Amino acid sequence: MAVGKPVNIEEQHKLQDALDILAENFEFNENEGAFVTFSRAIAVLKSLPYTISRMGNLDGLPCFGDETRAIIEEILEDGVCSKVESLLCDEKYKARKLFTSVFGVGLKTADKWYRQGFRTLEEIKSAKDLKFTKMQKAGFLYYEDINNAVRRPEADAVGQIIENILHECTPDVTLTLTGGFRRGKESGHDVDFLISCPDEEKYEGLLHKAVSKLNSRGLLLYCDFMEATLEKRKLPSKMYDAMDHFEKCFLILKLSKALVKDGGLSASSVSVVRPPNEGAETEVKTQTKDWKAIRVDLVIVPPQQFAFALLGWTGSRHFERDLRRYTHFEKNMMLDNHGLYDKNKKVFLEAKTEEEIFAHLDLEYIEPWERNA
Ligand code: DCT
Ligand code: MG
Repeated sequence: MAVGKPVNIEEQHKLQDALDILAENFEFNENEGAFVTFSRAIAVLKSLPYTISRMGNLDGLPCFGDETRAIIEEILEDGVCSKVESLLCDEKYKARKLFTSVFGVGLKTADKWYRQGFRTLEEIKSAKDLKFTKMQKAGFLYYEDINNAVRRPEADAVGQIIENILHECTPDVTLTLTGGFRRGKESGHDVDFLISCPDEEKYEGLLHKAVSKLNSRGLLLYCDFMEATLEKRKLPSKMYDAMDHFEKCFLILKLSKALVKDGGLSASSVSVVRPPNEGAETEVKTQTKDWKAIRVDLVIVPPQQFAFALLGWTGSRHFERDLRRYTHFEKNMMLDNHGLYDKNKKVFLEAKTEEEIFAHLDLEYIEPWERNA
């Protein structure tokens, strides 16, 4: 492998950003194959301890095919990639990116708004005849906060609040931080937690009780419950990104900046709040805000499925996809957030810890912080 100069962050980001934009557009166009190819190349770039400054630096690296190589070659020669440049000016790409940045807005809705001629969020919010879901209303209302990454001290503060409330409900419950923060990331788009308890009888109503306590303390800005559908599950799902069957809720919580260990952002930051469907003629309320809206996922997990849920919810999505492909193609087994099924022996394999799951798969244990790619 040809080793290049030490990492030049700016140069490396130029390559990553270009591939990111192209990958995102493949995802918008539901071109799963190209999306995965580009995402893998991005993951390799992110892991390199040196900068790609000439094509020879790619020699021996996995996951770079003709297409990704051509993009990199063009950037190394011209400083920019023409495909990326034209996408950045493309009305449809820009609208899809902007509209899907609102919590609760998926590609279908984004495309519908685009076809209806909308191009900006202001246009959408002031359109009198558009109907919004409860989730989208919250998405617009807390847009700025939600699109501002959650930082680790904020995730810790949220964890403390939820843990205290859960312990008021039942003392032997445990709250486990998962998602990107468990992988050691310093920031993320939300905070993901698993809730578990050795005694399954205590699960009944626990999530609803905890959320109602959050509400009565004025900390709940939005809540969407999903009831458990555990009885529907038979074999592990083949769809790597299918929603699992645990009882869960997607929340937006109001986190007081005073509770954040490093003080958070300045308590005097000013925020403009204008709900959707209220045009420019509506008086805009300017508020001094000493809190931040934070997206939180809470998932209730039965003890015998905890290790699988932890492995699944720790991510990253790319890691999960690759692990499940390996499980399927190399081991003839099926893995999801609930369990591991051996298709040869026709049995479910039990595991109390993630280490035991890796052992079933004949893999060395991979630490959460090594699962970013
Ligand atoms: N996941 C899952 N089922 C879902 C949603 C997510 O199994 N319905 C898994 C995939 C990755 C992990 O949980 C966390 O999901 P995200 O929060 O989307 O990803 P993240 O890695 O935590 O990214 P971020 O740091 O941006 O939150
Ligand atoms: Mg997350």
